[in-house]
Amino acid sequence: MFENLQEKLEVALKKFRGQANITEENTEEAMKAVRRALLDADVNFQVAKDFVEAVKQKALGTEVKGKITPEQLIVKIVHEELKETMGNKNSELMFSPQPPTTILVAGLQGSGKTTFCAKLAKNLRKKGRQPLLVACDVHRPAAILQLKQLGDQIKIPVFSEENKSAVEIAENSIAYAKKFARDIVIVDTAGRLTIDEEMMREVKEISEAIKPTETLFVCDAMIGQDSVNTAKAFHELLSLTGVVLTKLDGDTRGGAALSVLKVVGKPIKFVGTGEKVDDIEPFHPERIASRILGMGDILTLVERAEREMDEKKAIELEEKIKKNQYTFDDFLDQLRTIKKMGSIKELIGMLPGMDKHLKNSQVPIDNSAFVKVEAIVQSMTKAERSNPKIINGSRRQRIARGSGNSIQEVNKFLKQFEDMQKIMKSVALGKKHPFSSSFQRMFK
Ligand SMILES: Nc1nc2c(ncn2[C@@H]2O[C@H](COP(=O)(O)OP(=O)(O)O)[C@@H](O)[C@H]2O)c(=O)[nH]1
Ligand SMILES: [Mg+2]
Repeated sequence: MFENLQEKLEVALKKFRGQANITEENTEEAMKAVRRALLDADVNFQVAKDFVEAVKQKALGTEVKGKITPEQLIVKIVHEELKETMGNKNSELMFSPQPPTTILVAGLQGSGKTTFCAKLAKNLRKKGRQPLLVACDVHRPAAILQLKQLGDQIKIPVFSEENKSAVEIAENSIAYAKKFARDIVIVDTAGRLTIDEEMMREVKEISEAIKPTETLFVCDAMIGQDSVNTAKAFHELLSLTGVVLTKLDGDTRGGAALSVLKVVGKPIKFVGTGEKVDDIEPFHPERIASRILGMGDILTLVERAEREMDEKKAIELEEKIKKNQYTFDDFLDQLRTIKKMGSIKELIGMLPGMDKHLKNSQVPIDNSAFVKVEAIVQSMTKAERSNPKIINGSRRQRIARGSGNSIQEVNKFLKQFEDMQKIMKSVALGKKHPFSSSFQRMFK
């Protein structure tokens, strides 16, 4: 995901390399390339246009001073604007003060609604909630069975009724939830291949009957702009509270992630990153912006690794991070945990220091993708791994030789590791904007 956009943006922003200043001329030229990159990634036309205009204005209105180069400044501005376009921060799910919280899930057929319902239920249970899944896709018996099977798998009850309308089932499920103390009701609905009057009427009726706390539209990222436009049509009908972007693990160009908020007017709350019930993540604009700019997404990576770790280890790790004691040994340990998680290709995109060609490679990537970074760490002595600060020039040379990498590659990795430590520390200490604070440091 985003590899193509990332590469094109990099080329576009390189135009500022070696330039003494940000001028009308070089900005114009670079922004043309940025706009093209966005359009190629299937970003909505107006969104791309506004984006470029905003970056241009900010770039021309900012003075380049101190040690900052025009290229660094423009990257910062683009990063901020990407974040802004996607809504700045994660939009959390709303909960009703009077349980149950009801979540209506709508969207076209095959977009991933049923899968998302199960993912969300499991995710919420981990947070101590007691969800109930409700099968309102009554038009296809297989759909009810699918939800029941998912419910069995994750051990969450599924409410369904035979010979009832979707509206009745939805209504009855609320009474059931109250009776059996389920505090979240997740309603899976029917979809069609395209917008269809009958489907729209049915989902509207369900919505009016249960007055949901959240109405989430499930949007298939693979379909891109068409699905964003469909979301807009649903919003006009149902007053959505948020969007879920699924299949971000696939071969999508990523444009939907950048277009949803501006086109629909509602934020993305979750993303689906695979077919399994654990493949769900909250949508963090800041992290996606970093990923798009090739800065990696170490935060998501850490979260995922933590998911695989036992709790004790996770707490230890957090303490280490806070005390600035996160070492290469910990890194290696995490890499190995991550390797167990599958979908290596996607994880690579989040890891700083990974080879770009590897990221874009079409051949199926296996665990050997980690070999380079692992080799670098393994070529360090025990002392170096636990105390990265002692790695001086001659040590770097030895590590490069030992791992079969160039000294530049080793330097780059060490630098990224250092940045990563800082970011992780600021997050562990509860700062809100790790990336912007690391940018602020750059400006000092
Ligand atoms: N790769 C990938 N596949 C997904 C994701 N979410 C759903 N799917 C798949 O998409 C297909 C349709 O999903 P389903 O939940 O049945 O869609 P629905 O018709 O909207 O209920 C299934 O094969 C799912 O496994 C995702 O985030 N990533
Ligand atoms: Mg379904």
